[in-house]
Amino acid sequence: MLDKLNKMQQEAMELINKAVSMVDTEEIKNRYLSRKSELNYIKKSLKDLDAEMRPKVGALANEIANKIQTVLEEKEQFLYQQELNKKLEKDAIDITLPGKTIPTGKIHPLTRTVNEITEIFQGLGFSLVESKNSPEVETEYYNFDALNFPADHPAKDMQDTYYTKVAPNVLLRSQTSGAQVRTMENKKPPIRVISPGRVYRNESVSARKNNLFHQIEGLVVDKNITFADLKGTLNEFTRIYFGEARPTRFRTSFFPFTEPSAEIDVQCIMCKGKGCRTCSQTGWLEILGAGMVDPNVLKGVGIDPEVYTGFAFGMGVERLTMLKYAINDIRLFFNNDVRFLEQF
Ligand code: 2NL
Repeated sequence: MLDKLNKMQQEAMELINKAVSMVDTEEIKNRYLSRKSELNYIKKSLKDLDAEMRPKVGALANEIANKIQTVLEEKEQFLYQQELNKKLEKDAIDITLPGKTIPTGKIHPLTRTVNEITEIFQGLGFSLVESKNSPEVETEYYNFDALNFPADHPAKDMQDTYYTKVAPNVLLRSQTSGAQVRTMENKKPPIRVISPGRVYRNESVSARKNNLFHQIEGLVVDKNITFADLKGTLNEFTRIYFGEARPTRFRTSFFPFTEPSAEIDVQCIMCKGKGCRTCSQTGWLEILGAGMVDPNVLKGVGIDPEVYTGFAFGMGVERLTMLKYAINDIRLFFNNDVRFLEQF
C-alpha cells in the first residue's frame, strides 16, 4: 500500500511537471484531490486496514495529498501568470499613439467671403434681402428692363445670358439686382439691403471666368442720400475687408442702372502700389462697381426720384476671395479638390 502511494505521488509529480495549461492542472486536481479520487478513497478506507498499517498509510496519504496540492497550486499560479502575460501581450495597445481623428468639414472659401462681407455690411446698418425676393431663375424684366437696360443692350444677347425654355422672357439671372428691385417694390424707403447670391453668364470657362459665380450687391434709398454716402460706406467696407487702411480710387464708369457710376480700386495688396503681376503693373486692383441709382430705376418701382435718392454697388465674390488669398484660378472654387479646400 505504501508503495502504491509513493508511486501515485511520483506519477502525480510527473503529470504536474508536464502540465502546460490550466485545463491540464484542473484534470490533475480532479484525478488526485477530488472526493472521487483514488487517494481520497484510500483515506476513507483506512478503517479496513489493520492497526499497524493504519497510521502509516494515513500519514503518508495525507502527506502526499498536501504535497500534490502545494505543488499543483504553484504550477497553477505559474500557468495563470503565463496565460495572462500572453493575453496582455496579444491585446496590447500603444496608448502613446495619436487618437483616431474624425475629419471635420470646413466652410467653403466663397461662403466664408459671403459671410464676412455680409457681416461687415450688417455692421454698417444693412440687412439681407429676403430670399423670396431673390430667385435665381428670373424674368427679363427684373434682370434687365427694371434696371434701365435698353432693349438692344448686348448683355441681353443670347450669347451673354442663359435663357430658359420655360418662356421666352425667363432666364438665369446675370446679377442679383432683381432682388433689390423686388425689395423696392415691396418696401418703402428708407431701404438698406444687400443681396448675395449665385449669378450666371454665358462665358467659356477659363482661369479667370466661370459661367456660374457669386455676387453681392447693395442698395441704399432714402432722402438726402449723396455720392458722399456712397464713398464713405465703400471706403469703410474696404478698410474692414482688407484689414487696414488702404488707399482707394474712384474712377468714372458706366452702368445702365446708375448715374453717375464709378469703379472702385483698392491699392494692390500684393505690392502695396509698386506694380506687380497681380495688379498688371498698375498698383491698383478693381474690387467694386457702384453709382447713384438712376432716376429711371426709382420711377419704375414707384419711388419718386424728386424725393428720394440712393446709391448701389456690386462686387464679385470670387474675385474678392482670389485677391485676398492670392488664388490664381477661379475653377479651384468649383472642382471640390480637398487639397485646395482644406487650406481655408
Ligand atoms: C459690378 C457692378 C453694380 C449695381 C451693381 C444696382 C442695383 C439696383 C439699382 C442700381 Cl436695384 N444699381 N446695382 C450698381 C452698380 C454696380 O455692380 O461690377 N458687379 C459685379
